[in-house]
Amino acid sequence: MSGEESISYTESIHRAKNIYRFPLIPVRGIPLMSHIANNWDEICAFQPHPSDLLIATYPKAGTTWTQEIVDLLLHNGDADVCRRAPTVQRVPFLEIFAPQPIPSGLELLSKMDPPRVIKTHLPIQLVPKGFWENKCKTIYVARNAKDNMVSYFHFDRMNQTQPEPGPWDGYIHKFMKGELGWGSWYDHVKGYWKERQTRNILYLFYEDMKENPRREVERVMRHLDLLLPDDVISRIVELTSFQVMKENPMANYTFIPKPIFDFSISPFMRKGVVGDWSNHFTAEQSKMFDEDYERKMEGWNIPFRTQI
Ligand code: PPS
Repeated sequence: MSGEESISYTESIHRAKNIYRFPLIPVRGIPLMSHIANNWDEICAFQPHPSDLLIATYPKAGTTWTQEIVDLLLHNGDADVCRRAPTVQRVPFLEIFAPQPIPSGLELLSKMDPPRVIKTHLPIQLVPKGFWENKCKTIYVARNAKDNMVSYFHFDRMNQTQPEPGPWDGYIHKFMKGELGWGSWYDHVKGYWKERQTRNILYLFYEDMKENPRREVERVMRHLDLLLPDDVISRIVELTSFQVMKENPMANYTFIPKPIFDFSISPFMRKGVVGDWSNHFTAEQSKMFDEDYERKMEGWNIPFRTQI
């Protein structure tokens, strides 16, 4: 589908006036937006092809960035090809069902030939079994809890289909209790960490990508069994920098109309930094969060960094 077609698609959503904040409904104990929960059987039954690649993340951990890196790697760093359509059409979002700002993942997938790159925010236990049975390659991106939550908070404010975030202080507690869409951050990052070796999962950290994007792009390249020349890798690093992606209409979500993504509240490509949490948490909130974090993450040794 071309970018032009996608714009008319979103305009039609705009006209439909059926935009509202979807409530959360638990699916096997995980709160998912109602349009996902109501279509769960179909989502769960999705059969990927062994050549399909899964990009899995907790929301706001660096999905779009990784999608862009992967698309460019698969197209030899060709910027024009990777501007063929918005991210949501190049990389179907497995569990999303219309009416949404984003086209239904299963519908898009049914029109695409493998190998496909597929996005999901599902925790590992809800990922359709076919991905593991078919030994599909997976990339998981994790981001430190505090920055991840800040980014999610601003996204919930601006995306008028996400559940109402409420005030910041209450949001922290919802995050800690796993009450946001797609459930507990803690369980999400642990679930993929535990299985990373047995299920061919490349486990990336947002902070590592910020610190040394070239090193991480090369890790993704090797995971995809590709070997691209140095100058192509350099171009991909440049094209996937925050500044370049923020200006790229096929990567920055500006094609989604204002009634759905209200950029006057917060842009999708917001800050793209490590450590913005320190501008949001009070000292007291930070202490309370850290103490709870230590309890929940004890014994896991997942190397998260809240600063670089
Ligand atoms: S989503 O809606 O779950 O798919 O969002 P996701 O893409 O996972 O996360 C959005 C956050 O990632 C930041 N971002 C980037 N940071 C650095 N470099 C690049 N290229 C990049 N692309 C996206 C984006 O700005 C959001 O983070 P915040 O902290 O809100 O700025």
